[in-house]
Amino acid sequence: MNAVDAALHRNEPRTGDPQNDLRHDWTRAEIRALFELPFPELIFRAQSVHRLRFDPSKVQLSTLMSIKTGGCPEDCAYCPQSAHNDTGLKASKLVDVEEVMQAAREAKDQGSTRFCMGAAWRSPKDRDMDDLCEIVEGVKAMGLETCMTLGMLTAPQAGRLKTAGLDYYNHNLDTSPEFYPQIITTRTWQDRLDTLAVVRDAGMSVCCGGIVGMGESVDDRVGMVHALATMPTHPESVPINLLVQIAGTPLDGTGRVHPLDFVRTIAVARITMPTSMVRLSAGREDMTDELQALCFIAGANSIFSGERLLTTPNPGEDRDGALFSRLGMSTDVGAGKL
Ligand code: SAM
Ligand code: DTB
Ligand code: SF4
Repeated sequence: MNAVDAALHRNEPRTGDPQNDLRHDWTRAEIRALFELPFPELIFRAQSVHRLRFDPSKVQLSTLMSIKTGGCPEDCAYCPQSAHNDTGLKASKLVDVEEVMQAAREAKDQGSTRFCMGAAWRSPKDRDMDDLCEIVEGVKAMGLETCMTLGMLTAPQAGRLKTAGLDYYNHNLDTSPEFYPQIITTRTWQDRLDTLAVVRDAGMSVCCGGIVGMGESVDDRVGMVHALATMPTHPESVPINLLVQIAGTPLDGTGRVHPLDFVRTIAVARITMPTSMVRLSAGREDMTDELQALCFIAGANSIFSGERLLTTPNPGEDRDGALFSRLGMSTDVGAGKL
C-alpha cells in the first residue's frame, strides 16, 4: 500500500463508535501524504471526519482581550508585542479587573461563549497571580468559558489558575521543532512542551496550535501538525493562525502562502485531531468570504469574534454575521458537538 492509501485507510472510521478512530501514532510520512492529497479528496476526508463529531453548520465564537499589551521580552519574529520589534505599539500594564469584567459582559452579550485573555509576558510574575485569579473567577461567574495565554507557567501558577476556574490555557508550538529556532530564540521548543505538560497536569484543557505563512516549508507544517497530533491527549483546541504581517517585525514582507495551502493545513489538523475544536484564528481580516468558507468546509469550527484580536483588527460582528447568514451557518457553544 502506498503512503497515500495507507493514510486514507488508517483514518477510515472503523466502527460505529466515533471514539475508535482517534490516533496518537501519526507518522510524519502519513501527515505529509495527507498534505499531498488531491485537494477535493483532502476536503472530502476532512468533511467526513468533521461530520462524525460536529454539526458542520455550527461555529463556536471566542472573544479575545489583551489584558497586558506590548513590551514583551521574548523575540518572537512574528509578534507586534515583542520589545525586540520596533512596531510603534505602546506598552501597557495589566489592566484593571473591572475593565476585564466590562469587556467580558460585552462579549457575552454579543454571543461569545469563551473569553480568551492574552498577556505579552514571557511568564507571569507571582505578584500578578492574585489579580489574574480574581479576573478568572469574575469571568467564570458570568457563565463564560475562560481561557488565558500568559506565556510560560510554573506548576503552582497553573494550579492556582485552575482552582480559580480557568478552563483553557493557550500556549502555541507555532511551527515545527526544526523551524522554531528561526522564529524564536529566547525560549526553546522544550520550554513550550514543559508548560503544556504543567497545564495538563493541573487539569486544564489545552489550546495549542501555530502559524502558517512565516516562510516555513510544507515539511514544517507537517512537523507542527505531527507534534500536536501525537500528543498523548490532543489539544482540545487547535488555533491555526495565518501570519498577520506587521511593519517592524522581521517577518514583515515574507512571501504570502497560497490560500489553498492554508486550507490544507486546516484540513490536515481536522483529520488528525478529529475531536478538537480547530480554530480559524488570526488572519481573517484579510481573507475573502470564499476562503473562510473553504476553511469551514475543511473542518474549522471556531473563530475569534469582535473587531480586534489582541492588537490587530478582526472582521467584527457585522461582516461575520453577514458571512454566516450567506453560508446558512450559525454559532453554537460546542460547534454542534454530536
Ligand atoms: N505571550 C504569550 C505567548 O506567546 O504564549 C501569549 C500571547 S501570544 C500573542 C499568542 C499567540 O498569538 C502566539 O503564540 C502566536 O501563535 C499568535 N500570534 C502572535 N502574533 C501573531 C501574528 N502577527 N500573526 C499570527 N499569529 C500571531
Ligand atoms: C492564538 O493562537 N491566536 C490568538 C490567540 N491564540 C491568543 C492571538 C492572535 C494574535 C494576532 C496578532 C495580534 O492581534 O496581536
Ligand atoms: Fe511575547 Fe507572546 Fe508576542 Fe512572543 S508571542 S513576543 S511571548 S507576546
